[in-house]
Amino acid sequence: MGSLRAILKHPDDLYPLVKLKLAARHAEKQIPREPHWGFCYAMLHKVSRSFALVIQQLDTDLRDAICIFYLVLRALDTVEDDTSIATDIKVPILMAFHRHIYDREWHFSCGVKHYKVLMDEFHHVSTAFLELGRSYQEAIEDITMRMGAGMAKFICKEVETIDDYDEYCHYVAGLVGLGLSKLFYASGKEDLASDTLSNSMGLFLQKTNIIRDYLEDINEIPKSRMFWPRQIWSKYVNKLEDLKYEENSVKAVQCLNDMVTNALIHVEDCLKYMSALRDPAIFRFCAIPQIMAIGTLALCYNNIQVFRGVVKMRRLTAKVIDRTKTMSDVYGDFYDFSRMLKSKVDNSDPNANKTKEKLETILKICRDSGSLNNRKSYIIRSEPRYNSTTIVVIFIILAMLLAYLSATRPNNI
Ligand code: IN0
Repeated sequence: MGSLRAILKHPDDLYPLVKLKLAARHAEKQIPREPHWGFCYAMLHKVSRSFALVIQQLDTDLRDAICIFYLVLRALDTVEDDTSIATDIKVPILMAFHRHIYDREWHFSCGVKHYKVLMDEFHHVSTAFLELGRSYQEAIEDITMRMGAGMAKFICKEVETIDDYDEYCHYVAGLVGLGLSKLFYASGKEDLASDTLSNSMGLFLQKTNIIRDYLEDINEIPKSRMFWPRQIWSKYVNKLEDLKYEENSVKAVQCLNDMVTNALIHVEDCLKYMSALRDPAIFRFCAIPQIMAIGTLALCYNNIQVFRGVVKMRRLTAKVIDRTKTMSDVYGDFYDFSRMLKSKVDNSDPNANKTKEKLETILKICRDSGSLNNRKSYIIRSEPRYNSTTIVVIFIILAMLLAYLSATRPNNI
């Protein structure tokens, strides 16, 4: 009922949503026949949503390499995340993971739900990895080695300073950027991007996740996961978990805004990275998560809900996937979300000037790109007005879609 109300409130969301559902159905039906590739793509669909769809548009070689890269990293992450594994067992696994991917016999049981299946049946991932071209394998091996060592370093180390925060994010996300740039280069479709710009692409996504997931991470059982740097939160509270208590709401929002302001540092590099991409499918693959990230930051900024429940950009996801085609779309969306952010800055916030300065820089880059003219924003817009015919059409489309989806439900793999 909630989604029906949302569609009636924003009827133009319906078309991209239907398109996305159909594309997801189509992608799931196209899962390859060989058991190891079938497992890998089916797993990718289970552990990610938009990512699995966007990857679908890449050429086969590169798509296979990125699919395996993603699953290897998810497996590494599953080991890092599993708090039931003792440190003396975990550290050697993380350090040697880059060798395990060459070994069809290797597996280590940990994690829950889909991640447990991924770990138990990891031989499918290594079998597929061994079929990739050598340059793809080398890039994946190198990043897995560096990420495993970085994760091991942070098992016994807290994120104290902003430098620690950047270092941790480099290991778990910046390196993903470096790895993807190498894969794009190995495909022959892109020049090799600089490490600094590639790193920023990952940091911007990861910092957004860390901000958005505060409550989920702090409430993690048996042990909280803490990624917000002490150097930032200690300006507002004595303990990181104090941010979730109602009596600290004002301080919590100020701390949140400080974290968002820190994340905005990376936007300039991200725009530079994306503007240098040439292949349209690679461009979309990179741009969609970045737009989702700036949208999430705009939603989280000054929003106490981050400390109370889930804050996600669900409504706009289908539209972002549908409408992101060129760099002009990226400048347009970054412009709109930065304006939205700017309108939420309260002058009494301790970082108000710093935040506005960063936003001004982003707005200027978008304006100077010369691509903002004659565009219709789907982010900032007025409430819909419609008559009874529109409502009837919406209901007919919804009924047809429901009928189609239930008639074509693919078998589980
Ligand atoms: C990613 C990134 C990713 C995609 C494209 C270009 C990138 C360039 C540099 C660094 C990372 C890049 O994208 C995914 C997106 C994703 O998984 N989204 C989830 C939704 C969500 O909210 O988590 C989905 O369900 O679709 C991403 O978040 N990460 C990632 C991991 C591996 C690869 Cl190969 C690419 C994770 C992370 C930690 C941010 C790097």
